[in-house]
Amino acid sequence: MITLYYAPGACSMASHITLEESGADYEAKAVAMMQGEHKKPEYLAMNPRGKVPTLKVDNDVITENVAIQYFVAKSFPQANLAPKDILGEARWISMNSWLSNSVHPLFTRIFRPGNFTEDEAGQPAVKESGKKAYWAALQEIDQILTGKQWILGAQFTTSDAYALVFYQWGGRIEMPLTELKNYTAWKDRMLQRPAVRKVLEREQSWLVKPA
Ligand SMILES: N[C@@H](CCC(=O)N[C@@H](CS)C(=O)NCC(=O)O)C(=O)O
Repeated sequence: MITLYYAPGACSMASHITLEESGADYEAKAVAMMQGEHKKPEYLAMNPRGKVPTLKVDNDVITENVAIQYFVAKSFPQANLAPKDILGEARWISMNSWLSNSVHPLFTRIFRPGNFTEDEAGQPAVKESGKKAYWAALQEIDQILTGKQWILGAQFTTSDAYALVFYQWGGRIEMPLTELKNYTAWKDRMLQRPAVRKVLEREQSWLVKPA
């Protein structure tokens, strides 16, 4: 039995899309983050960091998008969500690591500047520098997509599921996403995938549902 604990609009969307694309039989459980469900003892017993996503596979728990996506891609190879050659695999890990370790924390600076300084007077500067760096990261993704159908080239991979999170977040803070021609054209291709649409609809994303 596979259960994904996710929060609509959060980074867990990367794992959510991956699972839907994999064809796995799974249950998606929304965690009420606004009500602090992720900090309650029952959730912390499963994921002591109190974050989404969490994947439960029978009695085992996997945390971190990168690990969950790896597990799903490897468990359902027929879905072709990961490169098969070693060099391609290394590039896939490289991309996922960058998205997780570098791009995601930039948005956290914008969304939760208090995580970076307790000094309230310093928080607008954290937010502002976060915005600049986040926009630069989105521009880098746009650049990476030059002449490519998917993030890694011809094959759709879990990296695409991950990259959609950051496009969605950019829109939430009203960044001029249409300036990013490759990223926007890729987003339109993503929206043509039934699994992606299903997840976005379930999560009530602005990408399929105007705010
Ligand atoms: N590196 C982790 C990041 C997980 C994470 O930061 N999740 C956020 C949502 S995007 C969360 O649960 N935040 C709740 C909190 O920190 O209170 C991953 O990729 O799974």
